[in-house]
Amino acid sequence: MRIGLIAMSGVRVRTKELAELGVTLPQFVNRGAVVASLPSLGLLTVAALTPDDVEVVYREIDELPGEGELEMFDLVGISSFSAMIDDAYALADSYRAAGVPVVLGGLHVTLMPDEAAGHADAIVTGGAEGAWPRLVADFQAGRMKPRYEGMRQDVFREPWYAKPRFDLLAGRPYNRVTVQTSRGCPLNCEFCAASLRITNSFQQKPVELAIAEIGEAIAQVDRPFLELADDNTFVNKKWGKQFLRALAPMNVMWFTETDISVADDPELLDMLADSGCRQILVGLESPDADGLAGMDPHDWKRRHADHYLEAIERIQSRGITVNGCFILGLDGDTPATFERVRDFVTRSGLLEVQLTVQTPFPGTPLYERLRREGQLLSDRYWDRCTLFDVNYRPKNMSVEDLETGMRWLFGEIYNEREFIRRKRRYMDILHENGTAERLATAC
Ligand code: B12
Repeated sequence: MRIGLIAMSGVRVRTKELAELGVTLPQFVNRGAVVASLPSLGLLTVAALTPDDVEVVYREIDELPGEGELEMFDLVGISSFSAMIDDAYALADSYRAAGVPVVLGGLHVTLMPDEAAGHADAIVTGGAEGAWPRLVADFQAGRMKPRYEGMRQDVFREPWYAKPRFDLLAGRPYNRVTVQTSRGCPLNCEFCAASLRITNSFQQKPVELAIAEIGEAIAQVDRPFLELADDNTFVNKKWGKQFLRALAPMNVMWFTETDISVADDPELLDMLADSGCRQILVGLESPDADGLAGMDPHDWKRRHADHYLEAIERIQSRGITVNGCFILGLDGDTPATFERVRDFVTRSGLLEVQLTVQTPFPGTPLYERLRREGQLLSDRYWDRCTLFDVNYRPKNMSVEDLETGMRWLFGEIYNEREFIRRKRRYMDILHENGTAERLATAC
């Protein structure tokens, strides 16, 4: 038996003008095509959960023959994010029309299971852990069911855990690999459409497993750069220090997403720098503390906003750049907000900035609220879930204000002169702290 796992990879920017201005989804511009071809860790995990006697083939969507031709398999599994779900459905429909049964899984399918079920012989919601092995066994026995619910907890424990099949990446042109050390995030922000939506609670991988995966992942590619595919890696500082202690000798440069509280722990910051961490992506969301009110149930982000400037300085002085993320179009935002974001970026010394528009991804609490309030611009806009398209009426400005303000802000922040200015300032901070010299002798 031969199973084809197909990744809907690539990035999606519908607004050409913004694309030209240069969007920096974690360093979009710099990483360009490389980032777009990050492998699907979800499908490498599904592959690992497949019984050994079944052949698994991993394909990027661009590797398929195209134009009406299909590579044939006994069963096809397709992964899903919202932005390309219609392409995923079209592919699933073609396979089914050709008589090949299709399974759909992933974030979008978990959030919109009924819709997805219309394009699949079976869907998997939640993690593949606990569902995929049963599904394959049922398929082999000729009794595959239409729906399987995967594990939403204990995913990193026996018997559910499986080490992703990084070996499937061998010989492929990647130089960035992803490893997940945790799933979910205790902050529980209203807008979050990430791994939080496939878990019941924050799940953390034991350090030994995370390190073993990293070792295997980086062994597959030349000059690897590691990305942790986490939503918030350093929630638990004790775990964080154990992890960094084990990671440091591996001599790998890496990046992750975490919250601003890492800045409160000087020892952790030193360890981050010493372990090869080159950048962390932090959801600052707004320069205005009041703009963060109600974003998460404990007002965690609002309570931390007053320390943003100091925290950024502390992190960057260690030689770890902060990619500060701002969400435009929050309830508290007005047309004056764009200038405030620009001024904050100038004051903060942030080297990298990620500007995105608030996006009501289907199935999130934000989506439910805006739908209830009648603020969504259409019923179905999944292909516009790019983080750059406006899909709702903001509270304190018009849709046009938001679009115009966003374009203006992109022009202000993503231009070469500005980037050079930010880079100079960053280098000055490094020299003042003696960090530049230390980095030059490291990695
Ligand atoms: C790496 C990454 C990428 C890579 C993806 C590479 C790839 N081929 O998968 C790249 C850079 C290409 C990318 C692109 C985009 N991304 Co992105 N990305 C991520 C990131 C950081 C990690 C995803 C990951 O690897 N998770 C770990 C794996 C293990 O989890 P998983 O995929 O959910 O898989 C598990 C289950 O879902 C399930 N499963 C998944 N697939 C399948 C399939 C089957 C058959 C089965 C049975 C089970 C199953 O089993 C897995 C194991 O339990 C997340 C943020 C985050 N921290 O989660 C954003 C994230 C997924 N991206 C997001 C977005 C918006 C985008 C873009 C639209 C950006 C843009 N404008 O271009 C594009 C869309 C691409 C597309 N093709 O649709 C959103 C998606 C939200 C949503 N609900 O759709 C996220 C959550 C970030 C955010 N801001 O909220 N991204």
